Amino acid sequence: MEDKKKVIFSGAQPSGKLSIGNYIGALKNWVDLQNDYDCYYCVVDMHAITVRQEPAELRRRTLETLAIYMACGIDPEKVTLFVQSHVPAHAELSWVLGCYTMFGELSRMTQFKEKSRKYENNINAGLFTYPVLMAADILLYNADLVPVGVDQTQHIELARNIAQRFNQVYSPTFVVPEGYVTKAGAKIMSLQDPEKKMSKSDPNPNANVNILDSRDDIIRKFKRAVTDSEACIKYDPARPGIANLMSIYSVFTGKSFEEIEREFDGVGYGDFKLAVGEACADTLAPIQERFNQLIADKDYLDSVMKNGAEKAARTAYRTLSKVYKKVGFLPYVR
Ligand code: AQP
Repeated sequence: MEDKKKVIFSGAQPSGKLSIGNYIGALKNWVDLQNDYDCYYCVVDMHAITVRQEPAELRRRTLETLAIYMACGIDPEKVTLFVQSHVPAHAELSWVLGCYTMFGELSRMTQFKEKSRKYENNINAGLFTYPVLMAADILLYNADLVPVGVDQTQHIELARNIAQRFNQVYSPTFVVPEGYVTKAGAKIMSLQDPEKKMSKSDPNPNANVNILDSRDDIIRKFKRAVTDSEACIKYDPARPGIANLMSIYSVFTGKSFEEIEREFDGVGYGDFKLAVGEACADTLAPIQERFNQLIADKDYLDSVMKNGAEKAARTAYRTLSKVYKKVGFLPYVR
């Protein structure tokens, strides 16, 4: 008998134009994993409204995000690809799990603290309970692994604690998930402030490179990347600007840091930055071409979303009905 494949869940928010941070930290790994795992990949639009979004823009970005996933190589025939708000079980399980999550736990979340500082006029309850919804996303599908960038590991830890707590109060219900963070590019930094994570919602357009940026823009942004005055290409975490560019170049070319150091021995920053920009643009070009084809075919994207949501809902509602039974909700007799 064939071994049951392990389950993977992951998603990205349509809260801005997806960046090469999202690509390197998440999307690229999703593609690599789709043949060996039972994958659920989701556009997490419900998470995106924790920050104010313009409705028409959110709709457009949600569809674009789905098309970007596919353009990067996610195959909807192999994985379950869907939009979070199309499967109401996410919100339903989130409510239940919120009753098994402590206020103190949520108060310790770094992302909540950072986003509260960033959006000080809109510190809403959704921003606070974001990790509970994320736990629901993962636990609904009994995911064994969650491929994410290193910024999300605290949320995965919380999802594990919630699952373990629920399993202990009742009986084994949820699979306790593990984060899956690849070493290369686990945290891509801003090109303008290499101490800070590259974020798709950064208001400075030169800080991030978007997956859909033109070749000229990509090269220009890398040329302007903040580095230091040492003028030598050597990997040293204490020199975050150069370390970040070397990480990016390494992911896009498959070269090790030693190979990169040899290649650019005695070469100035200008030439190195140009090489990073060109490697990035070369990788993104075929993705952009596929994206342009996909986004022009709205009917096809609609059918992918519909099939994905139906498939996801079947698993999600099996888990949710188990949970409802365990906590003591009366069955709804139709
Ligand atoms: N800079 C990054 N380096 C590596 N991985 C990253 N990820 C995000 N930024 C980097 C990973 O991308 C996946 C999707 O992220 P998300 O959309 O759920 O939210 P996020 O982590 O908050 O990403 P952003 O780009 O910073 O969005 P905004 O600006 O809206 O907050 C996750 O697996 C994440 O780890």
